[in-house]
Amino acid sequence: MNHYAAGKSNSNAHAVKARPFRVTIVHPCVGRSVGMKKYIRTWQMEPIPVAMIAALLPADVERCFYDDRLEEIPYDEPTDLVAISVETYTAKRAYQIASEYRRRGVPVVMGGFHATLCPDEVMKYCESIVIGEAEAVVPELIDDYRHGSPKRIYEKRGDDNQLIRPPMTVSPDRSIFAGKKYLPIRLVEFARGCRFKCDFCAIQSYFSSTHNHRPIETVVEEIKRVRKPRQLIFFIDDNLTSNLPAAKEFMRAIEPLGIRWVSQTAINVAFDDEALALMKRSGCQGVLVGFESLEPEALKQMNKGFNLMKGGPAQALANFRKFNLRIYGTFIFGYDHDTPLTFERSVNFAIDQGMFIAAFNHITPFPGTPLYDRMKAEGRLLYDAWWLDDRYRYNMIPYTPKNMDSEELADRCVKARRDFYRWRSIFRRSTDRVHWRRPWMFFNFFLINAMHQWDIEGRNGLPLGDANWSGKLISVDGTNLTAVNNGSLSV
Ligand code: B12
Ligand code: SF4
Repeated sequence: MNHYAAGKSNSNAHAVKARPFRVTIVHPCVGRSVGMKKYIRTWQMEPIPVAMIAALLPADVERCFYDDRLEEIPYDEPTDLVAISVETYTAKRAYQIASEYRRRGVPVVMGGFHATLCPDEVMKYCESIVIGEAEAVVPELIDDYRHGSPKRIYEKRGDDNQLIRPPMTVSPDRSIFAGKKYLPIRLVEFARGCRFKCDFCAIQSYFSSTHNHRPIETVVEEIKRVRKPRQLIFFIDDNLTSNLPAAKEFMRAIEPLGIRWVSQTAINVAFDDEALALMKRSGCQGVLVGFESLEPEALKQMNKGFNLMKGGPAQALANFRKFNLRIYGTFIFGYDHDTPLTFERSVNFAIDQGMFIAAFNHITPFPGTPLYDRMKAEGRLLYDAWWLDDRYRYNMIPYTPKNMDSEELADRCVKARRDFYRWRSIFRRSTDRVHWRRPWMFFNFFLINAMHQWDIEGRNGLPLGDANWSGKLISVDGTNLTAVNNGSLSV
């Protein structure tokens, strides 16, 4: 079947019936094992990309939204176009969902991180692909579909061939979340991108190490509009302080709102007392900081040598503590100089420093990142495309490490989590003054740590894609594709 033709005839049919053009937006889950009833609760937050797409649709376009993590998708419900946001972990599931719609003759458009960083693959499963930020192209895309003349690729590049970064003036339309039960935390975006170039990070690849923020007054207005009493706000920027002067201006503007917030930052903010004071005064409860490694060689290899600036992690943590900011430290393992001792050093450091919580994960080569390209060039990837391979499961190591085998790397990450979340460590960390200054925070400290202790291996083994799905993936020319074990999808 020619799906473009199907898409066109759909719109023509609707024009005859004078029904408004309808777009169905779908947010895919990562995966489901056979018989799995409930999806991972801690991942069920409001999906902001979906709300951004909804906000960009012209007013006369009907919209509906299905969150694959929370509900069944009614594939037979009439619609003119389906829009799916694709991340690397959700790619396989996104292709399954797309195939369901496309076999019913409904055209599909895909965008997001994986679409931007792996376009050749994503294009096989949709009529149109959006490379880069939706703001740059969605109005044009909708117009093209309504007129029956869709393009295969939507992207806007400048003379330097870099993706053009559109102004971030549109605010997300959260009305589409009505009736869906998300975690009680508000997600708000201040900026996108980061000026650093850590080799494993999809952010720097997607945004070419640039950083762009929304008009501060727009964000303040949005917070006033969406805040709920006592609800925590999560600023979803990957590095809130990538542009320190802008971050300070932002924090000054939100200070009078009296909110409580958390976010993610790089270590550089720890060496700016004015920024730390502003964080505290504007309601910051704690931040995730990517310490990644204590090994200078590993930091060098990941292009994150800046983590050793001005006294490095220990000094940074002392500065955060001075301002009573709680720290969620993240560590990654599997760089070429890592040895069994590396894990022990990181865990002991995180305990000695009284971190609120910490994550100990192996590196994951995401397509489109320098890490992925290096692993591929060195012939160390274990799958052609781990994110599509039926043998691959969440938290498996998709490459060959240097000083240990992949099972040992995986086991040592689990052991590191176990050591950090032992009751002995929890009690020891709880004595840090930052955690017991407020009674409800002290209570939360134990609750959150207990939840992490319980969840040490919680998601390990989750398949990517829905293992209960028995359909066939449909390629863009209508040929059925079957997933095969070497990860490539063959006709
Ligand atoms: C908040 C967040 C979470 C939240 C969940 C969010 C939710 N709603 O469920 C939590 C903490 C649970 C989480 C979990 C995970 N996350 Co996360 N997360 C983020 C974060 C920080 C913000 C996402 C966001 O809302 N951004 C704001 C929106 C507006 O931006 P956007 O997604 O880029 O969308 C724009 C464009 O990409 C484009 N676009 C996006 N989709 C589409 C679709 C169409 C049709 C179109 C036209 C355009 C389009 O238009 C949008 C507007 O311009 C991002 C990093 C970041 N700053 O973006 C990481 C990020 C998306 N997460 C990532 C990862 C790896 C994960 C985990 C796998 C981590 C883990 N190992 O456990 C899990 C997977 C969970 C899942 N997918 O179910 C990676 C994905 C990398 C990749 N290559 O795919 C990111 C990019 C972080 C990173 N540093 O690499 N995450
Ligand atoms: S500092 Fe954080 S967001 Fe920025 S490139 Fe490094 S890992 Fe990515």
